[in-house]
Amino acid sequence: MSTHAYFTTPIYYVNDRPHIGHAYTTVLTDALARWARLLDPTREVFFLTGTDEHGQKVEQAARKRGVTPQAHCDELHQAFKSLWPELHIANSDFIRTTEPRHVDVVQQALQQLYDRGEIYAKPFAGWYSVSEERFFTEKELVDGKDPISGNAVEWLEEQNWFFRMGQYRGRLVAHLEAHPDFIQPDFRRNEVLGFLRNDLEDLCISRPKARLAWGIPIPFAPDYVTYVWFDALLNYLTGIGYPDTPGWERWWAESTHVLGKDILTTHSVYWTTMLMALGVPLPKRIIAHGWWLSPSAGKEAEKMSKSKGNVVSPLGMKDKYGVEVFRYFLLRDMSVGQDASFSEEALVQRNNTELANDLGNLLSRIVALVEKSFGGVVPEYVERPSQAADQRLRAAALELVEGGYRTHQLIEACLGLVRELNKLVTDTAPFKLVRDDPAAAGHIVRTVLDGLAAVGKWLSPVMPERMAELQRRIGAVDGHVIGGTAVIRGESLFPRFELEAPEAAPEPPKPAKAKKAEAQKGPKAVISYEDFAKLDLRVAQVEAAERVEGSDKLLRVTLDLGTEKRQVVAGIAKAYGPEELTGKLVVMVANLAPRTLFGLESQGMILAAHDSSRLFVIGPDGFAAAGAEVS
Ligand code: ME8
Repeated sequence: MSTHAYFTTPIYYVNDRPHIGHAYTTVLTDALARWARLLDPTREVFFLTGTDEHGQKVEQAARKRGVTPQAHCDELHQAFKSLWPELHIANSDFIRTTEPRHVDVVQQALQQLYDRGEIYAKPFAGWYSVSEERFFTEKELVDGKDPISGNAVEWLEEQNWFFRMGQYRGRLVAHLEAHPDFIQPDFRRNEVLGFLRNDLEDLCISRPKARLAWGIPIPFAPDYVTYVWFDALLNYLTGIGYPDTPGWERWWAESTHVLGKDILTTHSVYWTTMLMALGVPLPKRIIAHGWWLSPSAGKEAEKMSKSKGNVVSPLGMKDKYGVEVFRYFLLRDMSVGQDASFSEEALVQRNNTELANDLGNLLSRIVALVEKSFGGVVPEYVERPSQAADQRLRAAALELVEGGYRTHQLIEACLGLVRELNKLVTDTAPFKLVRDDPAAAGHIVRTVLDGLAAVGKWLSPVMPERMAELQRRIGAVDGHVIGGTAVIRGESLFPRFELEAPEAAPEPPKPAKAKKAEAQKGPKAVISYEDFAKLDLRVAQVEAAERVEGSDKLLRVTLDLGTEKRQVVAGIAKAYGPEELTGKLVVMVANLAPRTLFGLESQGMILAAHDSSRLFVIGPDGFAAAGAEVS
């Protein structure tokens, strides 16, 4: 394993308010850096984030506020810098592109490329729109005017400086082909290769000061500042002390850039060719994740962005649900590379089912049992201690690094273990077993504690504080429990949340459930026998049942009707566990139109009685054959 690892996020535009898109990239990078440390605690890990402070938008915004661009940046970069500790981000450094250390690196790079003939001047002409501050081609104009603002355009001829990017196309393609995992996920690499099938143009890297003064001055061309991307990308080298701080190459050789798919081209084409020209090796890896989308009623989900005004504030989520549950949701619900929709409902459901029910309950059950039956201390192993759980999750973490950074898969591996441990407790009932066979019960308890400790360790990159607390409660250190250590009972580690009803929304069509509740109030209308006889009611035997992922109410039940099998999605998970139900005889409505719940088709309905406290499944009063008619 390598001795160093270097992780970067994009440097964010200082003008935007941070939203969950920025939070996601930074939380993901933070977690990857933490996993790198866990996999090898002797490895040195460096994690860089920061702000991108030059360019037209910043200059304009500052002008509007009547302050200098520098004063504007000094104030606004704080929104990012102060957010990260609140989201439990442990970055090693925070870089601002206005810092002298960075300006020096950019100017040196420009000079070096110029001296080597990699940068040349050429005239450029086009239709320039003052209001949009950009050029348009003849074709883009609408009625001879700026197509965006509708304002007049003027023909402008100016000289600009170009980086000879085009000549590197062949080398870049060869690199991508020789290093299939350079860009993750795979399909993004193919997109870049597709883009590189066409000619690659040279890159304009200058802006005349007359148009834009807020940038890094080009040392060999006093009337120009450099293009903001040429400036920004170099931050990844400035951050590790390139070129003068000894040892920067060791970080660079193990560098991973994490970013959103929106800026993959600038990183995989501009940046890589700039590095080739500078004679610096390419970074080890680029991970391009998808977008968080904002599901908007009735419309296609759209990218969350400030300009669309559909952003979710990370601080708002943190205040409402706690930072670590928020981090968990981000890393759990997005498959790196794919887009995902952000919804509070989904966050609450993940919290309630996976964290509160599965993990939190297992912890409180086992701690209560240790207190009651084992003198409040971790039982010693009767047989030799087992590292199985730790090894299993370590393997999943290695897979994470080698298999496309799918954080949700590693989280799923942890949850899978938690579910197995819950089943072990349910199946073996150690709280009963301890009376007859304390050693066997102790062994089970110890197995669960070892498993919980391993989960506490391997999920700690996702939820550093809560997982440290979990380990503290069971006396675990670095993922291992020690026999004889006292356990601690505390408040529930993951409280449940209820979703708030949306405020004063126009009344939506009533959901089926509300209609049902309303229908149940008061006596129902009299129906004829013929109406009743329309129902095909049958005895059915439960063959298998399992929880529906993402729901704490639903079970997916496979029913045997004698002549056929049916899948029913039943809202009974709060009253019955899957094991309790298996083998039971129930009564079902066999001719109800199928419907889909959580992506699963429900082919009927299990009858149940509801009183004010719980729900009771209805079945025959003896061993009626599966399929028997009920009337
Ligand atoms: O592009 N979903 O900065 P930026 C997921 N300064 N991630 C999102 C997102 C969304 N809806 N919206 C933004 C810049 N992001 C340049 C970068 S790097 C040398 C210069 C994240 O403030 C994602 O990582 O627009 C995306 O790539 C980045 O924020 C863009 O941030």
